[in-house]
Amino acid sequence: MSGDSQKQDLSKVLEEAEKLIKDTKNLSDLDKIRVQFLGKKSLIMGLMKTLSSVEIEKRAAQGEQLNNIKEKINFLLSSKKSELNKNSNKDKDQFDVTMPGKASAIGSLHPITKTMNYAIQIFESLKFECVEGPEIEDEFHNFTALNIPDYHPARAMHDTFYLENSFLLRTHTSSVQVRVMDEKEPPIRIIAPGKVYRKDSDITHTPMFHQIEGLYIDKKVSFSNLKGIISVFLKIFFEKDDLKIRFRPSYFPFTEPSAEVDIEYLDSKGNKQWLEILGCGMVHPNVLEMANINPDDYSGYAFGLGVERLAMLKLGITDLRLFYENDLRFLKQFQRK
Ligand code: 2NM
Repeated sequence: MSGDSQKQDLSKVLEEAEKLIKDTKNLSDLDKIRVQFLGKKSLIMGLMKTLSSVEIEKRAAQGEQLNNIKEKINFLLSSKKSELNKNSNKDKDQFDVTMPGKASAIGSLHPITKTMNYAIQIFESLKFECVEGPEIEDEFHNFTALNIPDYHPARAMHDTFYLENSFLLRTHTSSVQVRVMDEKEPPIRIIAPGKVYRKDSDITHTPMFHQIEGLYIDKKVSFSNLKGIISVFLKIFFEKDDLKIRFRPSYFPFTEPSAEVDIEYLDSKGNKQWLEILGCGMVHPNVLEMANINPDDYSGYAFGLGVERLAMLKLGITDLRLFYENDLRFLKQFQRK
């Protein structure tokens, strides 16, 4: 190629590049133009590569021409690039209120968590303070301090998940209440909600479930105080002022006397049935003594309820296992719309 014809060709190339760059609307097209004019396979870069074989007298001039045009195109490319960038930022600042929104999926609390929170809220309104404690416990806090003797079947391997060094997974949240009784002077008015673990698993039992246990210790706390609080709680919880409740004598090592509480409900055939809903009683003097609370000065009531059972009744669920399958078709039914 002679020097003059190269000059002509190059000015046409520059002209074409100028026009294309000017008309470009976006950065990706702009990059295609860069590749077309300055990429490895472009005319300009091709000529650059052949410079070494050009006659020595013409080489300097041709080299300069090529460098000039390359610089010019580079300049045009970078000014256009900053112009496009500026515009795209301008677009980002503008908010099109007519654009359809993006719907994002909203999570929600598990029905067990909701039931637990609802029950906690009721007890808090009845002036119980909510406390939490460790799920990994020792034998003292889970058993001994609760008047559960060494030979008691609840201590046997089939009920309790034992860990190393006689640590265990708590089988009830009473262990939390033992810790509070050890640390604080009465009056004590607390609930202890949380996960508990027992080694059984069938249609009506899961190895982990949730409990709320309550404890009130003061001077002259009586069984009728206990009956009062249980009946008020259940009536609020089930939103039924005339809820029928029945206290049945029972046995727990940590309370004396002890009772189980049934509520009356209508089964699927419309027949009245009694259904066990919680256990309770007056805190055993041995339990108070072990916590250095003098049973001659103080008395207390305690109760324990299963949150899964409450949730099933409240939400009309008949199979406990549904709570832990994490099937979204089940869980979504309890999502607030
Ligand atoms: C129940 C039934 C009866 C209970 C006892 C205590 C403590 F720590 F005060 F001794 N907390 N919870 C208790 C009493 C729990 O659950 C069915």
